[in-house]
Amino acid sequence: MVRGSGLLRDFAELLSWCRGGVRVVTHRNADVDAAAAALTLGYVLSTYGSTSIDVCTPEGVDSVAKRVLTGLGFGVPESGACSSSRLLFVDVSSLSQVGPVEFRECAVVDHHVSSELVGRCSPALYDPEARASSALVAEVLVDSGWYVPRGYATLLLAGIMHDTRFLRLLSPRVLRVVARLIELGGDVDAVQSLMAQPEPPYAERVASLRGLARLGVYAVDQELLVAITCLGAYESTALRRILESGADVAIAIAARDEELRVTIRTSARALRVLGIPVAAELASYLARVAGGGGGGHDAAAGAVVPATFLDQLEGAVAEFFRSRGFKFRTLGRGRWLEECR
Ligand SMILES: [Mn+2]
Repeated sequence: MVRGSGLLRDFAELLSWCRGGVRVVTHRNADVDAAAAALTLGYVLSTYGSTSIDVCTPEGVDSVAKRVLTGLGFGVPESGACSSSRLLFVDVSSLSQVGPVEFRECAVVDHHVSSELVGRCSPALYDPEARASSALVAEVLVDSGWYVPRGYATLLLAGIMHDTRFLRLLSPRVLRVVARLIELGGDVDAVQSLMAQPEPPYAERVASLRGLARLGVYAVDQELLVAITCLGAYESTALRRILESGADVAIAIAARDEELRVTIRTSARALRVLGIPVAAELASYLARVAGGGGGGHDAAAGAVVPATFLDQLEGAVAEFFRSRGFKFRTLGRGRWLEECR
């Protein structure tokens, strides 16, 4: 393979550089690709005779990576301070992705489109066309005749599936690597089921559908849609579904004793069109006019207002937009108000 020959040379150089012992370091909150490539390299280096090898993930691994590693029977690598005299950065394109770390020498394995570490760390096994660090690692292992045990073939498949979003980003090269890993016993079904979104529990599905069934829908300038619902559980999930259904500003009201808890989520379109941190401003506006408390971020915020404010809430939301020069129109009141009374 013409392209491969340079990479195989780099890989051979990397192997011998690592012989003196090395700490393998991923980016912060390692994803499946980073964890898979790092653990596989850790395994390869230890069987190649490197004296001391460990894998370190600054701030741990993300939730999908944790599920995949545990599900495939791998330990979750150590997290914390990853300083050491010799570091091998894996799936890392800049030191800012690692956080504070001290080292004397470094090497790097990566596939990101641009890299600050190539040149600074040597040797480098780097290919911006590899799609995933796991694909790059799998390719050099297979092409240089390494025996890849089944478990690692499956792990590398998981890394590739993650970074290619289940092969939506593909190339002949990545398909060849995937085919080889499956031939080596890589279990693509295990990867699919471990990486699929866990099925939401019954109560959460009920809450989402209730949230949708009660929606009041309002238009802001024939461009943005505001949706209000009444919901006392799983508000975040329900609001996400409401945004996915087309709302730009989604508001859940939960009636709690003497108070209403208002949860607000907004779309990227709302932020763009309105040019203000909508969720935070709407929350603090409602808190101010109702005499409560509230605040938050651009796209996610909340307020707690007195229960007596319920009948004025729709009007207050309308006023928030009208006072900024937008038309606010009711498309359908839904049942949220009755449900919250
Ligand atoms: Mn990656």
